[in-house]
Amino acid sequence: MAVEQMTGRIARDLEYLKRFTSTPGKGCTRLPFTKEAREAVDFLKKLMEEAGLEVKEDTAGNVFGILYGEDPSLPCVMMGSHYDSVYNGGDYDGIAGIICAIEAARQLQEQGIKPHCSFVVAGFCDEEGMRFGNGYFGSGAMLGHRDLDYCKQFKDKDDISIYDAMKSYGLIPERIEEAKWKEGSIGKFVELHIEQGPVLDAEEIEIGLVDHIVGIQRYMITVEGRSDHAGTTPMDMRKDAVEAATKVISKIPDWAREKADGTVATVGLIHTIPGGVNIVAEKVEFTVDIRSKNNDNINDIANRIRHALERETEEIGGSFNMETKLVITPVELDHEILEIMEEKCKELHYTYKYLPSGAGHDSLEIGQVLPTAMIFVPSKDGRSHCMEEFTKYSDLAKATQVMVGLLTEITRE
Ligand code: HGY
Ligand code: MN
Ligand code: MN
Repeated sequence: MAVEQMTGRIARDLEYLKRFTSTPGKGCTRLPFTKEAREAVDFLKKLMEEAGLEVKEDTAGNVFGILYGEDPSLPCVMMGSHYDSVYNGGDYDGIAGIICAIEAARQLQEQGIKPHCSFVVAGFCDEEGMRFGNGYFGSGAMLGHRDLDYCKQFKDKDDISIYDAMKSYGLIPERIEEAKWKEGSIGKFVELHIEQGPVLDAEEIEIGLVDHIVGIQRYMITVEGRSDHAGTTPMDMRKDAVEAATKVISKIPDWAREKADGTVATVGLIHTIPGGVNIVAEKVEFTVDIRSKNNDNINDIANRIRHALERETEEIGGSFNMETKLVITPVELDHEILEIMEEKCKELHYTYKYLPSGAGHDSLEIGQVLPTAMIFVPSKDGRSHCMEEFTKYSDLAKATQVMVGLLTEITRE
């Protein structure tokens, strides 16, 4: 398998996919159940068909390409990632994993490797949770973790629910549970992904073998005070939602630092309502994203936020709401799969190292219930979730070679 050929096809496909964004010239914005998502899926389906795969779209918005094995009744090996993005994100996060899995399917066939079990390429519709604030919707639906109530519960910033967004995309949300794969039909899941962090690039290492993924909790918090005139309302008569919220927000980074074990916490969105220069804010909405390999740390920081909100909103005579958007525990990935990939790295003379993932990925959801592993490629300067996100196509090709070597072994067991 010529790496140059693989590099060329991966580059061709990812370059083409760059056009499917709602913010051209300002990074990739490809939210679930949008025109850009539809266009990207149609292109992925075309590539899958050309690669000789049987293509299926499920009732959740996921797309799958199936290379049937000699015995399709066996649990399949699935490889893939997500085709959605963050706002103004990069051109590799998620989508590169799907393209490399399609290239792996091409390699199997071009090298005459007939898998014993089926090999499935997966494109998940909403890993980021960018539009609805949650996450892992597509992979969760595949596992039977999403139902109709879930679709109605979460809304985007325009108050459009997942339910309504699915309908406008042409799906029937009432059929969401049909997206669940039969128990035991998926044997293993492997995801190729950009590291989105600085380690591999800084240490000039070609391959990352991911042994665990942090747990995540996400909340949408609303602090309620009272709107008042900014000039005539004395300071001791205000119910200033900004004062209460910022006293809590300002403490969160240090609560994460105190754990001193890589625990992180981020307030990514802050929104004041009504948002006028001369109005004391009635409300503040803000998000919190807490991550750690130690689940107790996440729970502790979430509890400290809750207690601080109680204290600060009582102080102003206001109130708060802490809506849970996502709770998912840390996951250990499958060492048997990782060790096979380690052997392939040695055979191919690629440098590699084991490392944890601070980013979630569909593997975090899938790894809760199935043997799962991840393979990372370097992110230039560790940048991601921004236009500067960059990964060399030749690095993606190298990782794809490792995946093909892995597939050759695990589809013949
Ligand atoms: O946020 C994350 O961890 C991932 O990029 N979705
Ligand atoms: Mn991401
Ligand atoms: Mn991702």
